[in-house]
Amino acid sequence: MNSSVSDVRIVIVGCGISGIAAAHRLLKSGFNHVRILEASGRSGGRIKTGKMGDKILEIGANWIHGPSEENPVFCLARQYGLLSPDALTPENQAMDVGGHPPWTPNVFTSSGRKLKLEDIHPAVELFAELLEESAKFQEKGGEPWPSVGQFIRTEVLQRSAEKWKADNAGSLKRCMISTMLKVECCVNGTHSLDDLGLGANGLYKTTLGLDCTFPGGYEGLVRNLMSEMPADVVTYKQPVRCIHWNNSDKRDVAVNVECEDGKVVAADHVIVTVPLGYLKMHYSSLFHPPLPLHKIYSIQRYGFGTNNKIFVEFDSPWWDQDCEVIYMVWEDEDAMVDQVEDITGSWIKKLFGFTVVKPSERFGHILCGWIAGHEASYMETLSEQEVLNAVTQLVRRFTGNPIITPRRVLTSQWFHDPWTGGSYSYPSRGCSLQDIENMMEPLPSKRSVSRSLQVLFAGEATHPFYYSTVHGALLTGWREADRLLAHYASTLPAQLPKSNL
Ligand code: 6YU
Repeated sequence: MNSSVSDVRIVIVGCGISGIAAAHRLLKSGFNHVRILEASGRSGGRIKTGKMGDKILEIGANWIHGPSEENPVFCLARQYGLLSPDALTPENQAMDVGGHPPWTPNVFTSSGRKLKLEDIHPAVELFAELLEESAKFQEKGGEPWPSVGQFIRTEVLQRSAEKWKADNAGSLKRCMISTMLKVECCVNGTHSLDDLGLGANGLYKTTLGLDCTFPGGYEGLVRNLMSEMPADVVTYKQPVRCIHWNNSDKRDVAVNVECEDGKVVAADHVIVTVPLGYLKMHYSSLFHPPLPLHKIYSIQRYGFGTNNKIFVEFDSPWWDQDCEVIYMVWEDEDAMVDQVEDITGSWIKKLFGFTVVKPSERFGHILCGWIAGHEASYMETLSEQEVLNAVTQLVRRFTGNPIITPRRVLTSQWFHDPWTGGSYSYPSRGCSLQDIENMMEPLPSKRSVSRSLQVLFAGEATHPFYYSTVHGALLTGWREADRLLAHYASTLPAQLPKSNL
């Protein structure tokens, strides 16, 4: 046992926002031996700001979801002066959008028609109503279907049978439902809504506030937090290969962290923040002895999917000036589908459309295309030119304008990122809160009495209701730092600053 908190050695695996948050809180609370080991050459993980020419674009996280007092990312961004005046207004913070900002749409179809909003309004309204209902099964229990996809499809057919009839207009509305299903695949980072558990999906909570962006880039948040810690707190390009816990041979070392290059770092506590996508691929080699079975089952069961972006730049806009989102509706998709049969030939059909990157005074005419699932992973295997060709054909077909030519594209590649393996987590069919609790449970598990808190777990997938977000990830980092603080508050109370006791 250490006699002082400044002797306690803490290793954090991963320098995404959860790892940064944990280190920041521990260092501010009197722990001096905090070290982050990061596999890649940068901080931020899935917060990644990039460039297309001289335009700053977000390759990873885009928005602060629900920017208001309850959201710690909003509070930090405000404190660091990273937000625009609109995002700071009380009106913006008070808006209740339930995770779905009311963007102004333009809708185009595969026969080159621009639809009037009243044509598709009933479909959009019914879809929103069903999504809202789908979230209530978490509390009510007794869900009628295992997945959100099955629930929505069944209910659309039942509720629209009379209203929409089997005429052309009904068919078009069901095609619009297909597009909305694809939107939700992106929101949830899942291949299909048939994979998204109906009951567990209701675990997700939103905070008040209309989503906002960082005008100077999301990485500003990372830079500000990092600037308040010693520069050498992180070792970059230092992938961890295996965490040897429950050390029986050396009594003075609880955990040995073995790196890919053979280096071994001794620690009293290790906070693991690697993405669930990475854990799914490597849990069997990353821990020795292996993880307990209940943890393994939850890692396997819980969902982790891909949502990718395709930024496309145009010389001039082909969308309305007030348009914020463009929906692409395939007129042969009235079977309410959210996955394509022939991925290599038709992957682009999975792209639901684009959000408009605003303001145009700063960005010019850039759209951000969104694509989720296996089609998104397949897109990563194509060259930039192949993606550009596919997007050009799509836009020409949907606008009916045969000469529109995008200038260039920039794509994200989250599935093939070896340290991430996808974009973010979602509760898949058969999952429950118990899976998240299993994933966040420290090792050795609670039942054991010897050397507690050897390995702790943070990262977005371990937040019980803000999973898949930056604020969720940040809160899990603070949660695990607080777990250690509480532990030492009971064993070494005089060592910690009073505010943390
Ligand atoms: C948000 C948003 N957003 C878009 C896209 C993506 C994500 N998110 P990290 O991965 O950051 O860090 C782990 C580190 O570990 C990393 O640096 C690795 O290199 C390292 N590592 C791995 N293995 C290692 C090893 N062996 N050794 C050492 N190091 C190792 N979130 O708030 N707003 O707009 C979006 C979006 C394309 C990819 C997002 C968004 C998710 C966040 O980016 C993500 O949760 C956090 O950054 C994760 O931080 P971390 O520290 O946990 O891991 C209503 C309703 C429905 C319910 N769902 C709503 C979904 C809302 C999510 N929306 C997302 C949308 C977008 C567009």
